[in-house]
Amino acid sequence: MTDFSQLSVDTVAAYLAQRPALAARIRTDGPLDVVEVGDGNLNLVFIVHDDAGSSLVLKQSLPHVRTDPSWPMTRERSAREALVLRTHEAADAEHVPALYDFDSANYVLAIENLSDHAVWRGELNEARVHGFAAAEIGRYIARTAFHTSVFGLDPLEQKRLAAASINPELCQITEDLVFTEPYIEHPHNAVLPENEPDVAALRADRALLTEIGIAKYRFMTSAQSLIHGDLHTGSVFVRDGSDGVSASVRAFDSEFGFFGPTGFDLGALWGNFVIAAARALALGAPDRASEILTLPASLWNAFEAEFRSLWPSRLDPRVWGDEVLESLLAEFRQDAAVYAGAKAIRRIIGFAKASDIETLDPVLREGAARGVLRAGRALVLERRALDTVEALSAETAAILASTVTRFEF
Ligand code: SR1
Ligand code: MG
Repeated sequence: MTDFSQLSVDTVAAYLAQRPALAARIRTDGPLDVVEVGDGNLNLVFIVHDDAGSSLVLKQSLPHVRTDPSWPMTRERSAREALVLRTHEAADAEHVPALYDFDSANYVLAIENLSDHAVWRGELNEARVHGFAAAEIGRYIARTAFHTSVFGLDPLEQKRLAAASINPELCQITEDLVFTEPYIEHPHNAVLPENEPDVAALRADRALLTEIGIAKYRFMTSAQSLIHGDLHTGSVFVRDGSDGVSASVRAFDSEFGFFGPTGFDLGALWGNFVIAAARALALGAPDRASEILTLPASLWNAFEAEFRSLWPSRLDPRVWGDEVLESLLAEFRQDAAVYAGAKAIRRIIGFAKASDIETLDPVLREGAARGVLRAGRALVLERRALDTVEALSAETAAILASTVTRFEF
């Protein structure tokens, strides 16, 4: 019997042939076109086409970080991803890829092929903003948050789901990489020599460290909803609408999912919008930077509107009155801002950097990185004084504009 524990382009056809759940999805009695396209940090990804025009994606977890084989990584994350995908599909099928099959023995997910979409980070890097996607993802976060929380799920079912989706190893990666390592000396960290004073200033800021510590504690203890867990712009597929083709936005790669603070997913995207805006400014495109900095408000406003629209269906209106909703929304917004700051900062200092900044010439990168660090700090520290997303984004814009570096001729 063929070993499918680590698939290759040569074993994918035989693998598919022995998966009954996929028999109606793809033909294996003829030639298959198989391409390995994984370019993330963790997994093997194959796109498979048959000669009748059907296709799917196989995603298999490796037992180590793809880019660092000496760093072991549980393969059980595939089961977490399958559970999150299945649960989010039930809450909001419009905004996730369809899950066709999960093979727990070989850690393989078979998913809808979305190659007619593009990864949002890559699009932003190429000056294609797709601004409509922010509101779509805001609705996705609201629907999945509400329908997996105690407001939308029977309490016994909700606790069973929370128990089934516990994801300790991947949570620990986030705890280390987002909330601790950027603030200490660590071999994972690297910045340009010109940015070392910026990092030192950040680490010397006691008020910032206190807020990051509280944010880490809340990340580790606030089991509010089954969140995506790694919802940056590289985890979102976008497709514009055109003649006969509808616009589409899908959140993928939910292996970091667990029951955590709802604001974490909002903050992850928000922080990455800040990074994308810093790139646009560095490249001399202030109008595009301004457009990108409207996205945090689009994201938040759509989230808020959708969450409000779901609120009348909450399970226990006897005690969860409308005052509770207002308090929750205020908490989500505060959390989103602090997590946005933390997520922006980690992509500059720590492991797994953002291509938005890394592909800039070092002369331009210096100012962009400085701007993201300062803007991230402001999101964390000024989120109570500036209590709208628009006001915080105006502050971000001013900070980013003040740190731009240019070539000298
Ligand atoms: C070792 S995993 C590094 C990063 O990749 C993922 O996208 C997560 O953001 C994680 O922190
Ligand atoms: Mg990922």
